[in-house]
Amino acid sequence: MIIKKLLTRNSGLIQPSEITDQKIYLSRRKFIGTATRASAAIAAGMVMPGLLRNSHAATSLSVKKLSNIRKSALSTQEPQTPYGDVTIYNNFYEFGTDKDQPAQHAHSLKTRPWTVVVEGEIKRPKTYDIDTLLKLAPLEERIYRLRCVEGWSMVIPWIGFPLSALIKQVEPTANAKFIEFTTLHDPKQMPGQRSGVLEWPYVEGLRIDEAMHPLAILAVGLYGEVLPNQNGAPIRLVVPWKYGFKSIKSIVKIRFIEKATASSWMKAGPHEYGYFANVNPAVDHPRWSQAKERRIGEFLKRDTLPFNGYADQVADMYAGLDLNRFF
Ligand SMILES: Nc1nc2c(c(=O)[nH]1)N[C@H]1C(S)=C(S)[C@@H](COP(=O)(O)O)O[C@H]1N2
Ligand SMILES: [Mo]
Repeated sequence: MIIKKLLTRNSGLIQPSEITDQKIYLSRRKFIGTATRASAAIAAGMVMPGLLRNSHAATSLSVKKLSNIRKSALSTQEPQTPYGDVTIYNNFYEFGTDKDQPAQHAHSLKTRPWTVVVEGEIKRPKTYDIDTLLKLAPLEERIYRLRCVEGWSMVIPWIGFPLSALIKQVEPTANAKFIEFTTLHDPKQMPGQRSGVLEWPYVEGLRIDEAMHPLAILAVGLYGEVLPNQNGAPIRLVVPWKYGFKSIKSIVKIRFIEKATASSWMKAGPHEYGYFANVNPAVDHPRWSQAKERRIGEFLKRDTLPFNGYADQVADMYAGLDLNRFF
Protein backbone atom coordinates (compact mmCIF):
# COMPACT_ATOMS: atom_id res chain seq x y z
CA MET A 1 0.00 0.00 0.00
CA ILE A 2 2.64 2.47 1.07
CA ILE A 3 4.97 1.39 -1.73
CA LYS A 4 2.22 1.63 -4.30
CA LYS A 5 1.28 5.13 -3.20
CA LEU A 6 4.91 6.21 -3.19
CA LEU A 7 5.39 4.88 -6.69
CA THR A 8 2.50 6.95 -7.92
CA ARG A 9 3.99 10.18 -6.55
CA ASN A 10 4.42 12.62 -9.37
CA SER A 11 7.98 12.58 -10.64
CA GLY A 12 7.95 16.09 -12.03
CA LEU A 13 6.17 15.73 -15.36
CA ILE A 14 3.49 18.32 -14.93
CA GLN A 15 1.39 19.20 -17.91
CA PRO A 16 0.30 22.85 -18.13
CA SER A 17 -3.24 21.52 -18.58
CA GLU A 18 -3.15 20.05 -15.07
CA ILE A 19 -2.91 23.48 -13.59
CA THR A 20 -6.08 25.52 -13.46
CA ASP A 21 -5.69 29.05 -14.70
CA GLN A 22 -5.80 31.56 -11.84
CA LYS A 23 -8.75 33.46 -13.34
CA ILE A 24 -10.87 30.35 -13.77
CA TYR A 25 -9.98 29.25 -10.26
CA LEU A 26 -10.82 32.61 -8.70
CA SER A 27 -14.12 32.99 -10.54
CA ARG A 28 -15.09 29.44 -9.60
CA ARG A 29 -14.33 30.22 -5.98
CA LYS A 30 -16.37 33.40 -6.17
CA PHE A 31 -19.29 31.52 -7.68
CA ILE A 32 -19.28 28.85 -4.99
CA GLY A 33 -19.17 31.51 -2.26
CA THR A 34 -22.09 33.45 -3.75
CA ALA A 35 -24.20 30.38 -4.44
CA THR A 36 -23.77 29.05 -0.90
CA ARG A 37 -24.64 32.35 0.72
CA ALA A 38 -27.61 32.95 -1.57
CA SER A 39 -29.14 29.50 -1.05
CA ALA A 40 -28.62 29.74 2.70
CA ALA A 41 -30.49 33.05 2.69
CA ILE A 42 -33.29 31.60 0.56
CA ALA A 43 -33.55 28.53 2.79
CA ALA A 44 -33.85 30.79 5.81
CA GLY A 45 -36.69 32.61 4.07
CA MET A 46 -34.88 35.91 4.17
CA VAL A 47 -35.52 38.64 1.71
CA MET A 48 -32.18 40.19 0.95
CA PRO A 49 -32.31 42.43 -2.07
CA GLY A 50 -28.90 43.10 -3.46
CA LEU A 51 -27.38 39.92 -2.14
CA LEU A 52 -26.74 38.50 -5.58
CA ARG A 53 -25.96 41.85 -7.17
CA ASN A 54 -23.54 42.59 -4.39
CA SER A 55 -21.80 39.23 -4.65
CA HIS A 56 -18.31 40.67 -4.91
CA ALA A 57 -18.58 42.50 -1.61
CA ALA A 58 -19.95 39.35 -0.02
CA THR A 59 -17.10 37.15 -1.17
CA SER A 60 -14.34 39.63 -0.45
CA LEU A 61 -15.26 39.31 3.23
CA SER A 62 -13.84 35.79 3.16
CA VAL A 63 -10.42 36.98 1.95
CA LYS A 64 -8.48 37.97 5.04
CA LYS A 65 -5.83 40.56 4.26
CA LEU A 66 -2.86 40.77 6.59
CA SER A 67 -1.61 44.26 7.40
CA ASN A 68 1.69 45.90 8.42
CA ILE A 69 3.80 43.43 6.47
CA ARG A 70 7.49 44.26 6.29
CA LYS A 71 9.57 43.49 3.22
CA SER A 72 12.63 41.31 3.75
CA ALA A 73 16.11 41.42 2.25
CA LEU A 74 16.01 37.61 2.34
CA SER A 75 13.36 37.51 -0.42
CA THR A 76 14.20 36.37 -3.94
CA GLN A 77 13.55 38.75 -6.85
CA GLU A 78 12.48 35.88 -9.12
CA PRO A 79 8.98 35.94 -10.68
CA GLN A 80 6.34 34.63 -8.28
CA THR A 81 4.24 31.56 -9.07
CA PRO A 82 0.63 32.73 -9.67
CA TYR A 83 -1.74 32.57 -6.68
CA GLY A 84 -3.97 30.13 -8.51
CA ASP A 85 -1.13 27.61 -8.87
CA VAL A 86 0.21 28.07 -5.34
CA THR A 87 -3.26 27.35 -3.93
CA ILE A 88 -4.49 24.57 -6.20
CA TYR A 89 -1.39 22.44 -6.80
CA ASN A 90 -0.57 21.17 -3.32
CA ASN A 91 0.86 18.31 -1.32
CA PHE A 92 -1.14 17.86 1.87
CA TYR A 93 -1.73 14.13 2.25
CA GLU A 94 -4.15 14.71 5.13
CA PHE A 95 -6.58 15.80 2.39
CA GLY A 96 -5.65 13.24 -0.28
CA THR A 97 -2.63 12.31 -2.36
CA ASP A 98 -3.70 14.05 -5.59
CA LYS A 99 -2.46 17.59 -6.12
CA ASP A 100 -5.94 19.10 -6.45
CA GLN A 101 -7.48 17.31 -3.47
CA PRO A 102 -6.20 19.65 -0.71
CA ALA A 103 -7.85 22.64 -2.43
CA GLN A 104 -11.07 20.64 -2.77
CA HIS A 105 -11.23 19.18 0.73
CA ALA A 106 -9.28 21.41 3.12
CA HIS A 107 -12.31 23.62 3.83
CA SER A 108 -13.25 21.01 6.45
CA LEU A 109 -10.26 22.11 8.54
CA LYS A 110 -11.29 24.39 11.42
CA THR A 111 -8.47 26.85 12.06
CA ARG A 112 -10.10 28.66 15.02
CA PRO A 113 -9.83 28.04 17.89
CA TRP A 114 -6.30 26.65 17.40
CA THR A 115 -3.51 26.14 19.85
CA VAL A 116 0.15 25.20 19.48
CA VAL A 117 1.74 23.33 22.39
CA VAL A 118 5.41 24.22 22.86
CA GLU A 119 7.11 21.78 25.24
CA GLY A 120 10.12 19.63 26.07
CA GLU A 121 13.63 20.89 26.79
CA ILE A 122 12.70 24.54 27.38
CA LYS A 123 12.43 26.81 30.41
CA ARG A 124 9.08 28.30 29.40
CA PRO A 125 6.70 25.61 28.14
CA LYS A 126 3.45 27.16 26.94
CA THR A 127 0.29 26.48 24.98
CA TYR A 128 -0.01 29.36 22.53
CA ASP A 129 -3.29 30.50 21.09
CA ILE A 130 -2.84 31.05 17.35
CA ASP A 131 -3.79 34.72 17.65
CA THR A 132 -1.06 35.22 20.25
CA LEU A 133 1.45 33.59 17.91
CA LEU A 134 0.39 35.96 15.13
CA LYS A 135 1.57 38.83 17.34
CA LEU A 136 4.78 37.19 18.55
CA ALA A 137 6.97 39.06 16.06
CA PRO A 138 6.46 41.56 13.24
CA LEU A 139 5.10 39.83 10.14
CA GLU A 140 7.39 39.82 7.12
CA GLU A 141 6.98 38.93 3.49
CA ARG A 142 9.49 36.23 2.55
CA ILE A 143 9.52 35.37 -1.14
CA TYR A 144 11.16 31.95 -1.26
CA ARG A 145 11.75 29.17 -3.74
CA LEU A 146 10.07 25.89 -2.75
CA ARG A 147 11.54 22.72 -4.29
CA CYS A 148 9.45 19.56 -3.90
CA VAL A 149 11.33 16.26 -3.73
CA GLU A 150 9.13 15.17 -6.66
CA GLY A 151 10.94 17.51 -9.06
CA TRP A 152 8.83 20.66 -9.32
CA SER A 153 9.33 24.08 -7.78
CA MET A 154 7.49 27.33 -7.14
CA VAL A 155 8.29 30.85 -5.91
CA ILE A 156 5.92 31.76 -3.07
CA PRO A 157 5.50 35.10 -1.26
CA TRP A 158 4.99 33.78 2.27
CA ILE A 159 3.98 35.95 5.23
CA GLY A 160 5.45 34.92 8.54
CA PHE A 161 8.06 35.49 11.21
CA PRO A 162 11.40 33.88 12.03
CA LEU A 163 11.11 30.57 13.88
CA SER A 164 14.02 31.88 15.99
CA ALA A 165 11.69 34.49 17.57
CA LEU A 166 9.58 31.70 19.12
CA ILE A 167 12.64 29.64 20.09
CA LYS A 168 14.19 32.60 21.95
CA GLN A 169 10.96 33.26 23.82
CA VAL A 170 10.70 29.71 25.23
CA GLU A 171 14.39 29.53 26.27
CA PRO A 172 15.73 26.10 25.25
CA THR A 173 17.82 24.23 27.84
CA ALA A 174 21.31 22.92 27.05
CA ASN A 175 19.72 19.55 26.22
CA ALA A 176 17.63 20.96 23.37
CA LYS A 177 19.46 19.67 20.30
CA PHE A 178 16.53 19.06 17.94
CA ILE A 179 12.97 20.27 17.45
CA GLU A 180 10.09 18.02 16.48
CA PHE A 181 6.98 19.48 14.80
CA THR A 182 3.61 17.73 14.67
CA THR A 183 0.55 18.34 12.46
CA LEU A 184 -3.02 18.10 13.75
CA HIS A 185 -4.34 14.52 13.93
CA ASP A 186 -8.10 14.52 13.41
CA PRO A 187 -9.45 12.12 10.77
CA LYS A 188 -12.88 13.82 11.04
CA GLN A 189 -11.43 17.06 9.70
CA MET A 190 -8.64 15.47 7.69
CA PRO A 191 -10.16 12.68 5.57
CA GLY A 192 -6.75 11.61 4.20
CA GLN A 193 -5.85 10.42 7.71
CA ARG A 194 -8.37 7.58 7.27
CA SER A 195 -5.89 6.02 4.83
CA GLY A 196 -2.54 4.50 5.77
CA VAL A 197 -0.48 6.29 3.15
CA LEU A 198 1.67 7.84 5.93
CA GLU A 199 1.90 7.25 9.66
CA TRP A 200 -0.24 9.95 11.30
CA PRO A 201 0.16 12.52 12.62
CA TYR A 202 2.69 13.98 10.16
CA VAL A 203 5.92 14.66 12.03
CA GLU A 204 9.02 16.58 10.93
CA GLY A 205 12.18 17.79 12.62
CA LEU A 206 15.09 20.20 12.49
CA ARG A 207 18.41 20.42 14.26
CA ILE A 208 18.33 23.40 16.64
CA ASP A 209 20.89 25.43 14.65
CA GLU A 210 18.85 24.90 11.47
CA ALA A 211 15.73 26.01 13.30
CA MET A 212 17.52 29.16 14.52
CA HIS A 213 18.66 30.07 11.00
CA PRO A 214 17.19 33.43 9.86
CA LEU A 215 15.76 31.82 6.68
CA ALA A 216 13.56 29.39 8.65
CA ILE A 217 10.10 30.86 9.25
CA LEU A 218 6.69 30.01 10.62
CA ALA A 219 4.30 31.09 7.87
CA VAL A 220 0.79 32.33 8.57
CA GLY A 221 -0.05 33.78 5.17
CA LEU A 222 0.83 34.08 1.50
CA TYR A 223 0.23 36.72 -1.16
CA GLY A 224 -0.63 39.21 1.60
CA GLU A 225 -3.53 37.10 2.91
CA VAL A 226 -4.15 34.61 5.68
CA LEU A 227 -2.82 31.16 4.69
CA PRO A 228 -5.37 29.15 2.70
CA ASN A 229 -6.17 25.85 4.47
CA GLN A 230 -4.60 23.79 1.68
CA ASN A 231 -1.29 25.58 2.24
CA GLY A 232 -1.16 24.62 5.92
CA ALA A 233 -3.37 27.03 7.86
CA PRO A 234 -3.24 28.42 10.39
CA ILE A 235 0.54 28.01 10.81
CA ARG A 236 3.23 26.00 9.01
CA LEU A 237 6.97 25.74 8.79
CA VAL A 238 8.91 26.99 5.75
CA VAL A 239 12.55 25.90 5.39
CA PRO A 240 13.49 26.96 1.85
CA TRP A 241 16.85 25.17 1.49
CA LYS A 242 15.27 21.78 2.17
CA TYR A 243 12.88 19.67 0.12
CA GLY A 244 9.28 20.78 0.55
CA PHE A 245 8.25 17.87 2.75
CA LYS A 246 10.25 19.34 5.66
CA SER A 247 7.91 22.39 5.61
CA ILE A 248 5.22 20.80 7.79
CA LYS A 249 1.69 22.21 7.69
CA SER A 250 -1.04 22.93 10.26
CA ILE A 251 1.24 22.59 13.29
CA VAL A 252 -0.22 21.81 16.75
CA LYS A 253 2.94 20.82 18.63
CA ILE A 254 6.57 21.96 18.78
CA ARG A 255 8.74 19.78 21.04
CA PHE A 256 12.38 20.43 21.97
CA ILE A 257 14.34 17.19 22.34
CA GLU A 258 17.83 15.84 22.86
CA LYS A 259 17.78 13.07 20.25
CA ALA A 260 16.27 13.34 16.79
CA THR A 261 13.14 11.30 16.10
CA ALA A 262 12.27 9.85 12.69
CA SER A 263 9.95 11.94 10.54
CA SER A 264 6.85 10.51 8.83
CA TRP A 265 8.68 10.39 5.51
CA MET A 266 11.71 8.62 7.00
CA LYS A 267 9.37 5.94 8.35
CA ALA A 268 7.61 5.64 4.98
CA GLY A 269 10.88 5.31 3.00
CA PRO A 270 14.08 5.23 5.07
CA HIS A 271 16.29 4.92 1.98
CA GLU A 272 14.46 7.65 0.12
CA TYR A 273 13.89 10.45 2.62
CA GLY A 274 16.63 11.47 5.04
CA TYR A 275 16.46 13.64 8.13
CA PHE A 276 18.30 16.58 6.58
CA ALA A 277 16.56 16.54 3.18
CA ASN A 278 18.71 19.43 1.98
CA VAL A 279 18.04 20.13 -1.68
CA ASN A 280 20.98 18.47 -3.45
CA PRO A 281 21.22 17.99 -7.22
CA ALA A 282 24.19 15.63 -6.68
CA VAL A 283 22.27 13.11 -4.56
CA ASP A 284 19.55 11.38 -6.55
CA HIS A 285 16.38 10.03 -5.04
CA PRO A 286 16.68 6.22 -5.44
CA ARG A 287 13.94 6.30 -8.08
CA TRP A 288 14.68 9.53 -9.95
CA SER A 289 17.34 12.17 -10.55
CA GLN A 290 17.30 15.38 -8.53
CA ALA A 291 19.54 17.24 -10.99
CA LYS A 292 16.73 19.25 -12.60
CA GLU A 293 13.36 20.65 -11.70
CA ARG A 294 10.30 22.05 -13.40
CA ARG A 295 9.36 25.51 -12.16
CA ILE A 296 5.56 25.51 -12.25
CA GLY A 297 4.49 27.58 -15.24
CA GLU A 298 7.73 27.06 -17.18
CA PHE A 299 8.13 24.68 -20.10
CA LEU A 300 11.80 23.74 -19.96
CA LYS A 301 13.36 22.18 -16.90
CA ARG A 302 16.02 24.17 -15.07
CA ASP A 303 19.02 22.98 -13.05
CA THR A 304 18.40 22.38 -9.38
CA LEU A 305 20.84 24.34 -7.21
CA PRO A 306 22.60 23.03 -4.09
CA PHE A 307 20.56 23.95 -1.01
CA ASN A 308 17.92 25.25 -3.43
CA GLY A 309 20.08 28.29 -4.20
CA TYR A 310 20.59 29.20 -0.52
CA ALA A 311 24.08 27.62 -0.24
CA ASP A 312 25.80 30.96 0.56
CA GLN A 313 23.59 31.34 3.61
CA VAL A 314 23.32 27.75 4.90
CA ALA A 315 26.18 25.54 3.64
CA ASP A 316 28.33 26.39 6.70
CA MET A 317 25.93 24.49 8.94
CA TYR A 318 26.87 21.26 7.14
CA ALA A 319 30.66 21.70 6.91
CA GLY A 320 32.35 18.33 7.40
CA LEU A 321 29.12 16.38 6.95
CA ASP A 322 29.13 13.76 4.18
CA LEU A 323 26.02 14.89 2.30
CA ASN A 324 25.83 11.55 0.44
CA ARG A 325 25.37 9.74 3.74
CA PHE A 326 23.46 12.43 5.60
CA PHE A 327 20.94 13.18 2.89
N1 LIG B 1 1.20 18.00 7.31
C1 LIG B 1 1.73 17.98 6.09
N2 LIG B 1 2.66 18.88 5.75
C2 LIG B 1 3.20 18.87 4.49
C3 LIG B 1 2.81 17.89 3.54
C4 LIG B 1 1.81 16.96 3.93
O1 LIG B 1 1.41 16.06 3.16
N3 LIG B 1 1.29 17.04 5.19
N4 LIG B 1 3.41 17.87 2.30
C5 LIG B 1 4.76 18.49 2.20
C6 LIG B 1 5.25 18.57 0.83
S1 LIG B 1 5.73 17.12 0.10
C7 LIG B 1 5.40 19.76 0.18
S2 LIG B 1 6.15 19.85 -1.33
C8 LIG B 1 4.89 21.04 0.78
C9 LIG B 1 3.93 21.71 -0.19
O2 LIG B 1 3.52 22.96 0.31
P1 LIG B 1 2.43 23.82 -0.49
O3 LIG B 1 1.30 22.90 -0.85
O4 LIG B 1 2.02 24.92 0.41
O5 LIG B 1 3.13 24.33 -1.73
O6 LIG B 1 4.21 20.81 2.01
C10 LIG B 1 4.81 19.85 2.87
N5 LIG B 1 4.13 19.83 4.16
MO1 LIG C 1 7.07 17.70 -1.70
